[in-house]
Amino acid sequence: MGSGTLAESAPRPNIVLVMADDLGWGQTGYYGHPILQTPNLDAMAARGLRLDRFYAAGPVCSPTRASVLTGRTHNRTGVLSHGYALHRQERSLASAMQAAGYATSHFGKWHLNGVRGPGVPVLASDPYHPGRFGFDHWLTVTNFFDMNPIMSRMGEFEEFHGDSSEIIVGEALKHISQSVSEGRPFFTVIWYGSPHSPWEAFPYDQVAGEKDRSAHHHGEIVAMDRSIGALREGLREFGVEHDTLVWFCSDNGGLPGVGHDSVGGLRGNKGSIWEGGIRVPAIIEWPARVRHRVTSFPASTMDIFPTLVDLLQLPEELMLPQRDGISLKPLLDHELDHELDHEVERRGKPIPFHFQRKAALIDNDLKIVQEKVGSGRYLLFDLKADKTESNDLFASRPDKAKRMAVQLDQMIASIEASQKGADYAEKKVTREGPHGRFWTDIPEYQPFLDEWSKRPEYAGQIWKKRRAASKSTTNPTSN
Ligand SMILES: [Ca+2]
Repeated sequence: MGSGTLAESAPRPNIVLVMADDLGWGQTGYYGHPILQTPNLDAMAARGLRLDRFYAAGPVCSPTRASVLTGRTHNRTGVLSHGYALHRQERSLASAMQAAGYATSHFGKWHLNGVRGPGVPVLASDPYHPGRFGFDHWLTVTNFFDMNPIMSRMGEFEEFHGDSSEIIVGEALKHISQSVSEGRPFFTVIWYGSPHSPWEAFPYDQVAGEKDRSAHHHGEIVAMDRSIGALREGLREFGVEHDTLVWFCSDNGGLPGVGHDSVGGLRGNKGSIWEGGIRVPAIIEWPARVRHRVTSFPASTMDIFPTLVDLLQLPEELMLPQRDGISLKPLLDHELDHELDHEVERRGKPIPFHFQRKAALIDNDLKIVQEKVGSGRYLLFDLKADKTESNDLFASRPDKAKRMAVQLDQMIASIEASQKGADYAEKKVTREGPHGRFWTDIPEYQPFLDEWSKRPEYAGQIWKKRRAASKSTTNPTSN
């Protein structure tokens, strides 16, 4: 494992990363959602460090996941959008934790193997499965998943019954319990499939005051919240709550058209680099070290890897040198705090976003945006004074605007170099990962299609595939 080089006396708290799928910034009780109650997240926020300006590094699923595992903006890593595979040349957080002696595990949605369509169990033969990126144990699906899922435990398919969030937390706790009994620190990643579509919640979870699909969507948040209660309770029962860092966040901003506002009054939704697409709820709970408070220090999913490397005193070489996140250790240790210390501590490094043709940089309260990279047109917003990003200051703050425009251009050029492989030892991308494939087109899944066509979560995808095949009867490669 190469742990001989790592300091034996270095701290080894347990780490649990928890990520919702499509939970918007406005969708928690502690932010005052009008009808949704999230008592467990509220309790966690009341005890831990509540990050009010936390950013998913991408405005959709896979990109943010790539940023968690690499500490880099997703466009450097091969994950340009959802359903893109993470380059095998990346250095992964799970591999770093493995090297540090942790039991590493992944539960839930993966979405870093370049497969699209509703989540199916990940194949043992998949060169991009979680085991290839440092996870010893995984119980994983390719993408979003819902009630009664079929999942893959290191390539073996298993069918489960119940709510998807409760299932993966229950399975994660079993694995955690085993690590505890072995006296081994654990690094556990729980990536929910909720509240992503399809929306299906138990009747007792459906939220009154919402119609139909929205009642189910919100019901999935209720079940997810309950599973967070089960996770915290489990850690207490195992006696490891005190020295376990639990980091909760979402993978992108909220959805439009779900009844009540999902983004808490911010501009835009999932898919956009306006705040509503990227700002997400986040809480770090670690009773042994982190005192409760609320901070508006801007932080991001790209900070997770550098923070853990710093906290655990791991060698920096476990990360690629070209990274975008920073260590939040000073924030956790209370060296930076706007509200309490009444002095403005600034984030030294802006947070970059580059998704499709859109790009932005967040430098503390200021955000520069390019809706079309290469257009030469920039917009500048003061996020503190202008929550809805409606007042463009580019002309009225020319010095700062020009400086940030140069920084943004430099960031884009740096990402373009990364995309050519500049950050890798080989100075090139040795293998472009797959992207945009639907699993209905992957040979290993063909034997399951008949049986799966009866399952509600897969029926539509399989029907589409079969209809396309029947329309292309002149194509000899079609089956
Ligand atoms: Ca998502």
